[in-house]
Amino acid sequence: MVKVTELAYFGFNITDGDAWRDYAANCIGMEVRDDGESDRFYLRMDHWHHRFVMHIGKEDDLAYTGWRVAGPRELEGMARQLDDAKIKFKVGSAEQAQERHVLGLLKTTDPGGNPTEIFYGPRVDTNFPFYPGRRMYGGFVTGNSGIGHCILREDDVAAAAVFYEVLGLSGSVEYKLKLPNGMVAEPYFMHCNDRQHSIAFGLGPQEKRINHLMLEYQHLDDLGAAHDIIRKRKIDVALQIGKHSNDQALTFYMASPSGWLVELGWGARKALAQQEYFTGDIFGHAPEAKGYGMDLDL
Ligand code: MBD
Ligand code: FE
Repeated sequence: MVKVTELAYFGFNITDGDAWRDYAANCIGMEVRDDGESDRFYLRMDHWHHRFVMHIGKEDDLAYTGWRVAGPRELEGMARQLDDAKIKFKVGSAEQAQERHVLGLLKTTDPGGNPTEIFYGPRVDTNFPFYPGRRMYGGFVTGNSGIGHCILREDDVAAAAVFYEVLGLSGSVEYKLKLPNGMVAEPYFMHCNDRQHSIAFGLGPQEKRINHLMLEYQHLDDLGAAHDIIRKRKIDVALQIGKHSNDQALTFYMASPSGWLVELGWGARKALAQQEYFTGDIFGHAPEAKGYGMDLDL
């Protein structure tokens, strides 16, 4: 069986390019890259050509996720796996691969309707090192762990789990959280490498395809610096600083210019070989700004 090796890129549709350039560079520390295309710009986290494609348009939502496989034979194997699972997909044309700066790709949709790309061979610009958008103590945790994680909208959690299992991820419910209305939320987390989770879903109904994305700093001081900057700017914080039980990362959740949340973190532990579940976080993550789809008592 072929497995994806990492969550490697995001595409977003955004309405306010200037707000995002400022936020990504000066709050998060990402590098803004322009290749002279009027309808998009890129955000970098490491020596890859890019990690985020920011498409400027009329909506604010996730445009696609990009999942990497090792090489061309693995991409063929993945196509056979999708066929066997009766999942519809299209083989990307040479132009579509070029547009993503990869050697080859497949395009499909997950059960929640989230456009999903599987590719091999990203363009890596070793001669163009990462240059952070603001002073940083270090970089982002990427490498074999991928860029981070996202929580996506999946109305059918069981179907979503099967879909991502076909891609080679594994996981389970990792929390049982009592909600004020008496129901129990059972968010489902999945991994494909040593990052504890690359994708999660099952937080309940949400307005946008994406609830949040998470990026991880190598140095605690970069998390602190980001926190100082966004507090000074009075950017909404949905969940205050706290430590998750599953990945044990120290994180906080803030609003992005597009309305979905960005979770910034540090110090996550590696994925375990076996599943476990929790009824709350280790400390913190107190709710603050409401209405971001994170009105949870972790
Ligand atoms: C996470 O990254 C997260 O977003 C939630 C809701 C719970 C555990 C880890
Ligand atoms: Fe998260």
